[in-house]
Amino acid sequence: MLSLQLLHQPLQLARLELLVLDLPQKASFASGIGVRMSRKALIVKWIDAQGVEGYGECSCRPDPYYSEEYLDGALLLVQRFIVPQLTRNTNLLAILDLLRRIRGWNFTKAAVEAAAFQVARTLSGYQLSQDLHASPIDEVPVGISLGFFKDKVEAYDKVQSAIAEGYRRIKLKIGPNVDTAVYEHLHPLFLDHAVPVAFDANGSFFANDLDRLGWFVDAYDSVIEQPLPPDRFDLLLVAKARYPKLRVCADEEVTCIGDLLKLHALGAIAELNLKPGRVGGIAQSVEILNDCRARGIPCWIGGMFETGIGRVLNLEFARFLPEAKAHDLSPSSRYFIEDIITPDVEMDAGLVRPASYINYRARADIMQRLQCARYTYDY
Ligand code: OSB
Ligand code: MG
Repeated sequence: MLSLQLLHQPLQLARLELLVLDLPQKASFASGIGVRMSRKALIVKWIDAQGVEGYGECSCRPDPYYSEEYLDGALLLVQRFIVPQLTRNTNLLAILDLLRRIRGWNFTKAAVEAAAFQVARTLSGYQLSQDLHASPIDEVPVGISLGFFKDKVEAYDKVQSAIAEGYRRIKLKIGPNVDTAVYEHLHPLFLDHAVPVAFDANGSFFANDLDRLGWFVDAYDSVIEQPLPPDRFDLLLVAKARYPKLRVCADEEVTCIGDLLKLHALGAIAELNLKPGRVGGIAQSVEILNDCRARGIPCWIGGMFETGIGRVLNLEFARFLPEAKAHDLSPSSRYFIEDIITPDVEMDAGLVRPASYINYRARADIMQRLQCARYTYDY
C-alpha cells in the first residue's frame, strides 16, 4: 500500500492528454519476440488545475508478442474505460480503484497511474522511500541487453564494446534457433568473470527445445531469463529437473504478486526482472519490492526500451535495490537518436545517478515532432 498522505492528496484534473509518439531507434533490435526498428510510445499527460503536470508512459510493444497488450489497444482502452471515469476532483486512491477494476492491461494502467502519481507527489512532497522503508542509493549500476547477432564477428565486436563502455552486465538474447557457435565464440570475453553475462529467451523455448536450452546451461553458468513460455510453469519444472543448474530469472511470467509467490513456492525462480509497467505500476511494484526483500528473492529493474519518461521512474525504483548487480536501464543515447526529456539519461562507468533526472523536463518540441496522434480531454 502506498502511504495514505499520497493516496488522499487532492488532485484537480484540468486536462488529460494522450500522445502517441514514434521515436526512431539508433539501430534495429531482434529478439525471440521479433524485430523492432522504432519505439512507439503512448504518453499520458496529466495537467492539474494548479498547473502541475505529470507524465506516464505505456511501454507495451506495438504488437501483442511480449504481452497481450499492444499500443493501439492501449490507447483505445484508456479512451473507452478510463477517460470517461476520471473526474475533475479526485485523488490517487480513487484512480487506483478505477484501474483495479480493469483486468489485465498492466502497462496501460501503469501509464495513467504514473501521470497522476507524479502530480500527487509534487503536491504532497512524497518520497518513495516512505513506502520502501530504505534509504535510496545514489548510483545505480546498469547493464545492456543485446539482440540477436548476424554472425560471430558482429557478436564479438558488440560485446567487447559494451564491456569497454563500462556496462555492469551483458544480457544476450537467445532462442532455440540461434547458432550456438556464436555464443561459444563469446566465451573468452567472460572467462575472467569481470562482467557477468545473462541470457534472455523471451519465452521462446518449447518442450522440444530443451536440449538447446541445456547447451546454454552447460556452456555458461549464467541466469536465463524467461526460458519457457510464461504460461508453462509445468515445462519450467521439467527443465529444472533435467538441468539442476538452470537458474531462472522471471520476466513475462510475473504480472502480479501472485505470480511471483507461485514461482517462489515452486522453487522455480532464482531472481526477478521487475518491470514496473508489467505488474501494473507503482503501487504494485512497491508491494512486490517489499515482498522480494522479505523473502530474500533477488530483484533488479528491467526495461522495455522506455523513453526518458518511463526510464526515470524505473531508475527511481532501482535506487532501492542496493544488492542488484545491474539493471536493464541503459542511457538515452543507447536507444534513441533523441530522447523526449531533458537532460538525457547519462551513464558514467556503468553507473547512472537517478536523482539528476527526477525533475526532468519533457521536451514538448521533440514530442510534437515525433507525434503520430494526440487526444485531449478537458475536465
Ligand atoms: O525481455 O527484457 C526483455 C525490451 C522489450 C521487451 C522485452 C525486453 C526488452 C529488453 C530491453 O530486454 C532492455 C532495455 O530496455 O534495455
Ligand atoms: Mg526479458
